[in-house]
Parts: sequence; C-alpha cells; structure tokens
Amino acid sequence: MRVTLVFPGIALPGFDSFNKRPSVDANFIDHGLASVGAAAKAAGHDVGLIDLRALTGWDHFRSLVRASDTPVWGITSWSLHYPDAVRAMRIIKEERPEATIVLGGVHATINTRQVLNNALADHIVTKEGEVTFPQLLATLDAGERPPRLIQGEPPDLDAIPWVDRELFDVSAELRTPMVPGLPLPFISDGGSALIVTLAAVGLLATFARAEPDASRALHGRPPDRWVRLLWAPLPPLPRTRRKAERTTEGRR
Ligand code: B12
Repeated sequence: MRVTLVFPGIALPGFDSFNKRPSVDANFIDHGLASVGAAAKAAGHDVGLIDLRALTGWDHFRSLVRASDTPVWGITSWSLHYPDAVRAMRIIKEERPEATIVLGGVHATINTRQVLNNALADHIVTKEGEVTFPQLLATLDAGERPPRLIQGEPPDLDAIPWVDRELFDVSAELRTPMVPGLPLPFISDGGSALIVTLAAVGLLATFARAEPDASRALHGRPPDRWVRLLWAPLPPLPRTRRKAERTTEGRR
C-alpha cells in the first residue's frame, strides 16, 4: 500500500530551510517517522515523505497533495509541531477527502484527548508505531475499518529495522554540526585549539613518566643515547621507596 509520511517540523526553522539553513532544527531527521517508515517499508509498503522544511510554503504543500493519489497519509507531531500538523491534515482533507490520515508521535501520545477532538485525524496511534503502523496499513489495505484510537504495541528493538535515514536525505544532517563552534577533539576548525591541546598532552605525558611505576620501568631499560637526546632525560626514581628499601636493608 502507498503511504506518504509528513514531517511538519517548520515551527522553528520555517519553510525552505532544509539543507539551506545551517541549523540543527532545519536539518535533523525525525527518528520517529524514519523508524515507522522503515517498518512499513520492511512490511512491503511503498513509503514516501514530505518534509515541510523542504517546501517553499503551504501552497507548495497543497500542490503536492493535489498531484498525489496516495491513499494513506502518516503524520507525526511533537507538541510544537501540532498547529502545522493540523494545517497539513486540513489541506489533505480539502484536496483528497477520500484519503485516510493517521496521526502519531509524541503529541498524540501525551495529549491524546486534544487530538481525539480533532476530526481531521482518521486514526490516532499513541506510543510506539513500528509494529502497529504496518499492521494498520495492512488492515486498511484489506478494506477493513480499524478503530480510531490505537495504542501502539512496544516493538522488540532487536527485531525492528534500522531507521530509514535515506527517507530524509541524511547528508543535510551530517553537514550540520550539533553545536556550531565547539572545537573537534584535538584539532579545531582554525587549528588554535591544537596548540593548547598539544601543550596539555605534553604536560600530562611528563606527569605520567614521573609516576613511580613508570619511572622505575623507564630506568629498568634505559633508552639509548639518541633517544635520550631527542626525547627527554629519564625521570628521577621515586625517592621515598628507595629510602624505605635502604632502611629495610640496613635492618637486615
Ligand atoms: C533527539 C531529540 C531531539 C533532537 C532531534 C535530533 C534527531 N535527529 O532526532 C534535537 C536536539 C534536534 C531536539 C530538538 C528539540 N526537542 Co527534542 N527530543 C529528542 C528526544 C531525546 C528523542 C526523540 C527521538 O528520536 N525518539 C525516538 C523515536 C523513534 O521516537 P518518537 O519520535 O517518539 O517516535 C515513535 C512514536 O512516537 C511513534 N510515532 C512517531 N511519529 C509517528 C507517526 C505515525 C504516523 C505513527 C503511526 C507513529 C508515530 O512511533 C515512533 C516509533 O516508535 C526526545 C525525548 C524522547 N525520549 O523521545 C526529545 C523531545 C521529542 N524533544 C522535545 C523538545 C521540546 C524539543 C525542542 C522544542 C527543544 C527546544 N526548546 O529547542 C526542540 C525542537 C526541535 C524542532 N525544531 O522541532 C520534547 C517534545 C515534547 C512535546 N510535548 O512534544 C521531547 C519529548 C523531550 C521532552 N521530554 O521534553 N530534540
């Protein structure tokens, strides 16, 4: 069965932001949709996605819905996305009154009463969707009428397919640093952090060589002259232990 998933995540980045604005909000992939999408694909359904962030505006969305004859639309929603999810559902119902709309996600799970009051959603799936969504699609495909409110069945995490990243074009997320400006470990963007990091590593290495056990090990097999010249003189042997050993020897 053909199903189009809708990610209504324009609340913060706006339309025309995906792969254009260098912010996490504009480019992250929605794991919920990517996971139910993967599960539906694995069950043999034909899954597509409309990410509102990649569109130019509501007219663009309307034209895509008008041009599509997908029978089932699956919409996700966090609470901040809910007003846009509702607007997307209204447009789908205006353009395709015969289409079936399935609403799922965090908002449907935590504010079930509110979404139940919205007649635009034909089916509401709360909690996890990996098992329940493909089952619902199969039921619809068979021409049966499933209940309006369905509580998702917890999936066996080892059995479900990996999230379908390709549904979203993961390259945009990979190009967007989660925290812009945070230097990478060891080598920052500009290289300045490298100097400080190397100095810190040098200090730590010096402390580590002077540790009693490390120092004894280095003295146990002293490096040859060239290594000593280019690297560093041997660290002093731990004084306290030698003194203690001498005292014990004197007593013998
Ligand atoms: C990771 C994450 C982020 C990441 C997302 C990056 C990424 N690539 O995923 C980042 C850091 C960007 C982020 C940002 C924000 N986040 Co956030 N985030 C999360 C977190 C920790 C995990 C989300 C996730 O991947 N879950 C795993 C997927 C598989 O689960 P899922 O999405 O719930 O989907 C399942 C079901 O809901 C259902 N389902 C989902 N969709 C659909 C659709 C259909 C049709 C069906 C049938 C089923 C279904 O099936 C899915 C599989 O079982 C959640 C907390 C949590 N533990 O869930 C908060 C959470 C979602 N975030 C939250 C918030 C508030 C935000 C921000 C608003 C924070 C802020 N002030 O900026 C922003 C908004 C970003 C934006 N522009 O929209 C809240 C949302 C609360 C709410 N009432 O909606 C949550 C719940 C944390 C919390 N407890 O407060 N977030």
